[in-house]
Amino acid sequence: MPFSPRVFSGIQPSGDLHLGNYLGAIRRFVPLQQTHDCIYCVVDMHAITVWQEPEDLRRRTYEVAAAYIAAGLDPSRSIIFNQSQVLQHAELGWIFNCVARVGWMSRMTQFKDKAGKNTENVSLGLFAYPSLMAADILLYKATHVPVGEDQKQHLELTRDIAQKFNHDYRKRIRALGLDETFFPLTEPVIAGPATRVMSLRDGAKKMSKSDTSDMSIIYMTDDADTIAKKVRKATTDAEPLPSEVAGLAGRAEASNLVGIYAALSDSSKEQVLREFGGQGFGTFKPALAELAVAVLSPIAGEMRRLVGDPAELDRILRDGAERARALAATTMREVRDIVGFVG
Ligand code: AQP
Repeated sequence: MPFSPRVFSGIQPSGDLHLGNYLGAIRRFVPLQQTHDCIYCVVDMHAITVWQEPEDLRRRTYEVAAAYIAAGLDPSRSIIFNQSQVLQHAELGWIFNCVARVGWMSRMTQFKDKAGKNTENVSLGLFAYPSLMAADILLYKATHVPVGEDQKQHLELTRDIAQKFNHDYRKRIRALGLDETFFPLTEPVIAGPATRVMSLRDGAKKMSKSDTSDMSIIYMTDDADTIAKKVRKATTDAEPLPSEVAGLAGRAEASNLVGIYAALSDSSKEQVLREFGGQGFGTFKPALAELAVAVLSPIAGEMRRLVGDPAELDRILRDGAERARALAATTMREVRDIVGFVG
């Protein structure tokens, strides 16, 4: 039986949300509501794989939920909740820890980047992060996961876990009369001109919550002057913009800014270069800043309003968690039976 199309994605409340999170993920979540059942999660259990001050974690959990809604997610249509309210994520995550292989985890570039030379001293949770991520997705038998480019490898691992579970337990799955493809092989949805937004100061580095240089990041809550200043000071070369995308080769910073403009205007790099080709950054940067402010400012205003009403956010997250729990319980009843747990 084919799986009905269902979208799952999540963001960690581990730092202030930035333009990369917005363009690579949140903005792309919104139109999927028209075509799919969607589940959008604030993955607070992932956030604690590195140390989080408890008060910051709570504040940021509300902020991510507020960003979702301010950007256009509709809690009556999509399921919006924080991961830790649905215990089945941890339960399936544990089972997947027993399906996934240590060698698979050791190859994850995000783990290597985050652990650096400190592999002996990072949390065990950071190492197992991708198997919890697989649980987040497969608990709902999600078929599509919109993410930025940096998550591609974790999505491949999710498919590996699904495949190994389906294979290892195939006899039992068959004996129970369940579909042999018990978990779907989920598709990553990595599309558009800004799947990897780069730092404004270094075109070789991803814009990231954990970057310590503020000037390299546009935060979703930056005010208009701050956005304009950061765009003005963004590192670029001295050449005018090319008229064709091929002319961006070897010009990482220029390519990044053009991609940002394209994503913010729902167009493509080709279209942006048709408009700005031959012009210098003296013209392009103010146009980009104006566009970024026009898109981000109303969202930031709405985020502030929502964060000021935590009771309403609590209500939305509780309601979402209840709906998520109902779906998760169905999957886990079957999984427990497949694995051979009693009770
Ligand atoms: N620079 C980026 N460009 C495009 N998409 C991005 N995403 C993150 N950075 C960029 C996408 O945002 C979603 C949320 O990711 P996450 O919170 O799970 O953590 P992450 O991928 O590790 O993102 P950060 O912001 O860079 O956090 P830290 O600094 O903690 O690593 C994902 O869909 C991601 O692809």
